[in-house]
Amino acid sequence: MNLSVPRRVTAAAALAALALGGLAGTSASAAPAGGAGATAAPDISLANVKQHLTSLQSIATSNGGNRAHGRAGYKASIDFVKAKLDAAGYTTTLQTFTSSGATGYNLIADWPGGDPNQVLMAGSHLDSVAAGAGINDNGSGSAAVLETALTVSRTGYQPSKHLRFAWWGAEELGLVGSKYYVNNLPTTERAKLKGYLNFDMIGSPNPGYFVYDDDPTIEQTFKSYFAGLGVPTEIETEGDGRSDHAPFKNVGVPVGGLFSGADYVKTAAQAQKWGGTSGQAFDRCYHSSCDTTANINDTALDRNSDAVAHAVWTLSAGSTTPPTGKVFENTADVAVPDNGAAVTSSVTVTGVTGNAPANLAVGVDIVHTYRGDLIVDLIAPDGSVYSLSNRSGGSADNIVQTYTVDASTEVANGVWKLRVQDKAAADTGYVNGFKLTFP
Ligand code: DTR
Ligand code: CA
Ligand code: ZN
Ligand code: ZN
Repeated sequence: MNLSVPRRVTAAAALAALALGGLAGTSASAAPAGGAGATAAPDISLANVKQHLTSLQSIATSNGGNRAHGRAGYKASIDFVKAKLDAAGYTTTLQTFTSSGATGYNLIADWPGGDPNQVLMAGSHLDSVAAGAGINDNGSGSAAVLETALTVSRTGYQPSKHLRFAWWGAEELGLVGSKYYVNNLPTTERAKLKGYLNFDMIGSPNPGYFVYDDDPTIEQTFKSYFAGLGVPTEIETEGDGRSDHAPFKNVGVPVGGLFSGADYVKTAAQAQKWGGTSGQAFDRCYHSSCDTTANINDTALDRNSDAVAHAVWTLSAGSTTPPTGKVFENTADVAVPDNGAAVTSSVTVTGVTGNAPANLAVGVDIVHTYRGDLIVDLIAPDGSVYSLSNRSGGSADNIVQTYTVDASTEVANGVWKLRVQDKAAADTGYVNGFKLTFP
């Protein structure tokens, strides 16, 4: 609920917000959709990933015990990664910046080929804190991304999109390297980024399996992978702004990623579903000197490394052209009463045989001055309820988003409803549009 006097949402402001929302919003068509031509990713060798961690550990050990920004251990880490990528045929660029009076380095590695106007990026920060070697935070993400890039080369993978990998400097000082990269990327280059995948702490010793809740297509790609392993996942909620995906998200690039947990404590329910120790932090050595090669859970590192490759292969194969299937849309405005009864916008689906798909694209367009007031559900023809947004997003304006819903148990034809309810006084808005796309 917004305590300030609600601003009148003028038509112009609404249009501007929607335009911005459209850019900044995440939608199935904005992020790369795995095309029919997606080839299955190869297995990522856990042994190779661990070998990279051993190298990073020895770099830290011989450089004052850490790999922190501005220290010899960081530069040695970046040189180690760069040498492997150069040998594998990548076009590498070392981008320098200054932070806290020291030179920082980002390593950008482009895999030759693919559509230069459709770039899929995967990245991780390579710096540690000064307290230790930073093997889980974030050697784990850096080694997994490195081994994925080397596997692309080893297999000669040639996806339709252009692949770019990145290792960021000075994340621990406040996302300094990734912010520098995004801020210095020309707008025309930014527009070519169809997705950025972030991996920061993916081998925690008492692991959780968290998926970033940002772009729905990217999120679904990770969720489907873990579902295939029979591993439950949870949404990474407190990650917003907490790692290098934030600068990309802030300029409207679709983002996603994986996280195995830091200093938060694993609950009994989480230990029930994932194993490990309840009442103990996911990583007891977070930002500590004990974050060494002994501070890694091999199963989590292996599963997450394979998930990195799955996402890179899946999201780099398809085209980002919007789904070309049947579209059913209702653009009539429906006022949402402030702190009042639920309202609905309906579409009648006809001519679609059988059930709805596992990737039904649900386009939601709600103009509102405080999205955290809203409960938004999709109601199938038989009355089944699919939660789309439940009081999330705080004081931000509008919900302009395409959700990917697994509606495969629902008969496609019939009346589908978007149900919206404002559950907090002050701030109000209206449903501007509701769209279903059957791919
Ligand atoms: N800030 C990261 C670790 C971290 C903590 N929460 C999240 C959520 C999502 C990604 C990363 C993190 C660091 O210390 O590098
Ligand atoms: Ca593996
Ligand atoms: Zn950290
Ligand atoms: Zn980190």
